[in-house]
Amino acid sequence: LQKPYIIAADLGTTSAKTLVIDRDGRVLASNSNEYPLHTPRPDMAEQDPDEIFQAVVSGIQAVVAKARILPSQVLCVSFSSAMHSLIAVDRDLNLLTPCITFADNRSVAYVKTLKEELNGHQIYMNTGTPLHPMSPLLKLMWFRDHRPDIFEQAYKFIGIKEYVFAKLFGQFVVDYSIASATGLFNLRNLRWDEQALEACGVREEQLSEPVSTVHHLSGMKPQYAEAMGLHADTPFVVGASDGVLANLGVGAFEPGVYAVTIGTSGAVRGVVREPVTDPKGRLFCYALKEDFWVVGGAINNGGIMFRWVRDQLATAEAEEGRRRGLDPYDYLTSLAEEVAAGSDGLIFLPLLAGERAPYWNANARGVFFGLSLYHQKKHMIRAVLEGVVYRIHSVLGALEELSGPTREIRASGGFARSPFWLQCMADVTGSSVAVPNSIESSGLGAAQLGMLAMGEIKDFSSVHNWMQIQHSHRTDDGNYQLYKQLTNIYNRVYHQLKDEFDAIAAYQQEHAK
Ligand code: ADP
Ligand code: DXP
Repeated sequence: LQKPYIIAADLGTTSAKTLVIDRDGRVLASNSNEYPLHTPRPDMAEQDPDEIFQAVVSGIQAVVAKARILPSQVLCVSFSSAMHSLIAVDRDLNLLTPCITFADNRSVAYVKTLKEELNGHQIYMNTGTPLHPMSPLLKLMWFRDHRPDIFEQAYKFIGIKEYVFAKLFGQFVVDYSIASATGLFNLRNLRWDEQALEACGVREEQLSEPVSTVHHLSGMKPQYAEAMGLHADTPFVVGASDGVLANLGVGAFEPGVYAVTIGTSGAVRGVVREPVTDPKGRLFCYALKEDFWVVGGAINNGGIMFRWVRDQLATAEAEEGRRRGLDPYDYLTSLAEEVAAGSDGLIFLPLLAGERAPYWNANARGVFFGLSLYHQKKHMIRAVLEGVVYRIHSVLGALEELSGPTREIRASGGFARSPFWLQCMADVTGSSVAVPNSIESSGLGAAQLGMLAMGEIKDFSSVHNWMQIQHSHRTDDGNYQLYKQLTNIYNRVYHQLKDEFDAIAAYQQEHAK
């Protein structure tokens, strides 16, 4: 084969990862260039677009060199990128703002404005992006009111991947996938949504041209081709967002196969063939391709709950684990394992950071429910791990309403290192849980999309040969019955505490130091 290699570039929230992948899905070289996140104020989270651009260029150069491949052997470079970023530029691509990331919270007050005054629910139904400060739609509303100088000067409002492509090719294009996470893009006609544009006062020509995720450009500026060690005519596939590509990368793109990620936060995602939005506004819908859409929901309180247990609740136990030469997480898990499924009736609502899907309640807080004198520290540890799974299960329930029952769960993120936690997920959800071995799932997804864009494959079925299932967990029926009883109580406790969550959050705010 003349061009056996694909380069995948993944613009993440902490680093640019690059991979050289062959046509059998083998990773021949990988590289990661980190860049900092700037938080000059607690509600700001920005990055330097040029730093990210340089990280991509030098990252591609690094993997080309590591894999010792020739420029003529590269089929294409295909892109994955974090969602929800916003950059304002002038006509000459000078930066008017840094890259404002998904984590920036400045626009939080506009959620209410959108919902109550601007028919926000209809905008969500059209665009598939939940009304949340991460959304570029809300960020634009903030800029219009707080930085009119920048807002009026801006030639284009773009995301980080569009910035990279504009630098390389002098063109403003945005793939349907990144566009579908802006809150501004109509999922059904694949155009910028009039109502959303009106809500933020942006004109269509101030946004990039929406293109398919398999769209590709070639003829990059020679200085960048040289810096990457590639030919200038190498095709660059615009690709999609990291979230939807991760689904592809773990092989979760068929009906009933859901991808569950629990890292610091968590998410559940499934693939449907047409865009669907949730009449109850709980879930997102983002494009993978015109005929593949990813629906799902993200939770704030994922693995960070276990970190809280390790660092705040069970510090002595964590220290004991370290003393024994173990990973404290593994030692705490072994303690949790001494307790029966259901933690002898102790339930934890892991809502310490407020919550996104499916409740979207920033005022929610953590609760231990059912504590008795009988319960020990190890019950609390187990209850926290179970509580995170209850959260995932409730998002999964919302998802099933839109896209059908679960056949299998594909697990990834830090929690997939814990057989105990995975088994707990199988027992709570009643579905088998499989762990794929693909660590760079977004990169693998980008490479698949690149092959499709180049006409080298007809569909995504070869992903299944690219990854293997490391191990899987089957539901224990007895435990499933116990968990069913407890999740019912769990859900009722949450709903009955709604007003009290508002009250305690108000108290905490008032007395914040
Ligand atoms: P990030 O989302 O920041 O990339 P990771 O995917 O690495 O993070 O996930 C980190 C989380 O994974 C930790 O907060 C912890 O909850 C969980 N975790 C990590 N190692 C283990 C382990 N050995 N057992 C159980 N959970 C673990
Ligand atoms: C990075 C992150 C979000 C998430 C999207 O956490 O972008 O992946 O899901 P939501 O539900 O927040 O749109």
